[in-house]
Amino acid sequence: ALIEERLDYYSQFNPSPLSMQQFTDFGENATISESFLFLKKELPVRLANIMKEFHLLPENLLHMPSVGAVRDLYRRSFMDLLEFDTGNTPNNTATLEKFTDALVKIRNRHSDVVMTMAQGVMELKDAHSINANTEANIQYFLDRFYMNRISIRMLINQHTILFGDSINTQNHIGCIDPHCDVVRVIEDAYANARFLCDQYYLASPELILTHHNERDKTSRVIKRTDGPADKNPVSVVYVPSHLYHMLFELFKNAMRAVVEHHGPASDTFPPVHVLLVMGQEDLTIKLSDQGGGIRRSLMDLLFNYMYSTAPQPAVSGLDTPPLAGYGYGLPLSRLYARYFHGDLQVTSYDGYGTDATIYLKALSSEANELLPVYNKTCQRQYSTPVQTHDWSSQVHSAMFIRPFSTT
Ligand code: W6P
Repeated sequence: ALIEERLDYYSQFNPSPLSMQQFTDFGENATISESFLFLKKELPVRLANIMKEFHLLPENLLHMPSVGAVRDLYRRSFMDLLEFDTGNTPNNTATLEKFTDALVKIRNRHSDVVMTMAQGVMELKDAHSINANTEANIQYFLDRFYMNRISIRMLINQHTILFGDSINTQNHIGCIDPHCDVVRVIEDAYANARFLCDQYYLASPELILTHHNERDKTSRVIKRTDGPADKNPVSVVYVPSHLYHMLFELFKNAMRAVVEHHGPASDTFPPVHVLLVMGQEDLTIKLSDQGGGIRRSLMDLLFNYMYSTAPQPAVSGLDTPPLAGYGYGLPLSRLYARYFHGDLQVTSYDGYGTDATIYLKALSSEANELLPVYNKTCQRQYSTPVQTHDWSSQVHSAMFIRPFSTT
């Protein structure tokens, strides 16, 4: 069919990653026409790259209704965009307007994709047993699929915000804040997570935020909960909504752990400590909670899509705990961090607490998009079986001394 041939064509091209610097330069200097010329090719390339990868998924998953629905959305949006990348599309005002409208339509069409894919994974779990290879392939695919989606939405947002009808009230460049006040975003995410925590548990831990700037060698406690905000803005070129998403997720997890571990009826809770460090290369944000930690044997599951429950629907039941489950919050937050070559890591001290660390590139010239590429290496990933055991793990049964049963 025509679409398969077009997919083959566009998937031959690698996506072109942009740096944060390029996003801001582009946003300040480019015209709508230049943006259009870039996107009318780049968006189909990014779509085609991930659509080809669907074919490498386990057959069973592809047959799930929700996964089929998602693929249909992608096909429709891909076809919508191809109309603009023909030799005879005039580069005039009418085309530019139609293009912007098409992007808005595509963004809306794909708004529920994370939940629909999660639904598809649940359908698979209900219908089939899943072996280690299938699980590894799904994990590998979803990380790449959601990263691809983050990147496409970033491009669409930049174009529609820069060249759409909206007026720029803040000094943002599209959805990028060239002076993103990290302390403000931390406090904002803390306050909103705390609101949910108070509502559900009638209690919440305090925040102690410490800041160290290695560049000017200053170090200080910026804020205690409800104390005077000692403003010393740490600023970075970043997408505030991405940073907020990660911090809100981590605060919810930390608060829930603290309150559950100490018992909601307890009258004091150990605070959540946040350490914010501006280094030469990295900006690091560490959240430390004393919520009892996570057993080391469960750590691998933290970022595993198959072991996470589906995201809660927007309108949840009254008795749904607002902080419940890790959902896809942690794996998606890690993708946001990695998108501009940062990272998110969780370290646990079983019986005590957990450190969750967000790393961001301190310099916008080093913050490049990290994009999945459809090629031979990626194809091989799907057909390579998961590592079989080459270390002893099974203890010989004769060596067990069985305890006497008391029942
Ligand atoms: C926990 C589990 C967790 C996940 C992510 C961040 C913080 C925490 N604390 O106990």
